Amino acid sequence: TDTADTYDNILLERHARVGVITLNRPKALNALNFATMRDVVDAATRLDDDPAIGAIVITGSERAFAAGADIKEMSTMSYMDMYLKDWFAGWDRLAGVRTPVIAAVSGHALGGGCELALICDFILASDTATFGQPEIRLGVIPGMGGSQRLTRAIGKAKAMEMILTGRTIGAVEAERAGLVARIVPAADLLADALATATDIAAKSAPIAMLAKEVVNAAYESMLSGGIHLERRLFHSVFATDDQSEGMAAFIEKRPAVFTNR
Ligand code: CO8
Repeated sequence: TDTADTYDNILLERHARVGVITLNRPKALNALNFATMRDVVDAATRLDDDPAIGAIVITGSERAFAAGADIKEMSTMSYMDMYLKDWFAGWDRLAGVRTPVIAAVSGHALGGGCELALICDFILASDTATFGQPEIRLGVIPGMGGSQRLTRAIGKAKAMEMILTGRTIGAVEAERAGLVARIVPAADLLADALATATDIAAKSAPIAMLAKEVVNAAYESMLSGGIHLERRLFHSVFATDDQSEGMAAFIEKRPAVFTNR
């Protein structure tokens, strides 16, 4: 950990090829104020630029991944304040990170917290995790992508019910709905997330980036365009050394040694 890794609202650690960003505003249940957004985005983009890092984990505390955007910071803001600061637009840079990003969620993932988890590539949930979009109770709507990403993740009926009622769902319902990849006992969450991230980080970095890009295309484009992109990106992996090595290693019954080329 060097001094540039010091932030006010998060902790940043490197475990071999995995970067771990821990939201760290315990008194506010990790509410995502503007400064926290800047810290997370800065840390994630720096990890993304670092060839020694092959996967990123974003997590919170056992009690709260994040209880939303910071209501206290926003409560007196006007339309013009929001518009001129382009509130929440900074999160687009997290969505643009090419390195795989796992959300390890325990406790509350509400409002912006649920939306932050949805910006990540997939969610590992502890059995204590709860997800919700309670904005409507505050007289607002989701503002960090939730209306779009939640709807794509779990479908219209369930997203509509959650967003219109503000009802919170538990880990089991979230997994059944396809919001989370897997449920892990709370005590094992971080270790499991680290092991999963380490597994991804051991793969060829450029191939993982291509895989992420093309899965995200399923989120962002129509089927025909996505299938076309997949085919072109699939063709392009045959320009890499890692494709030759990975397939040769399989045929020679030995572990692959990827060079990220
Ligand atoms: N913002 C600011 N502070 C918060 C937030 C938050 N989202 N959530 C919790 N806190 C603070 C509390 O105010 C409290 O502070 P204090 O000790 O100073 O009173 C502290 O964290 C601890 O919280 P509680 O005492 O409430 O803890 P409980 O265990 O009793 O309750 C809950 C936990 C259920 C999570 C409760 O805190 C809660 O309901 N929080 C708000 C959840 C919520 O509504 N989130 C959505 C926020 S809006 C959003 O994310 C997107 C906004 C989009 C707006 C679009 C604008 C462009």
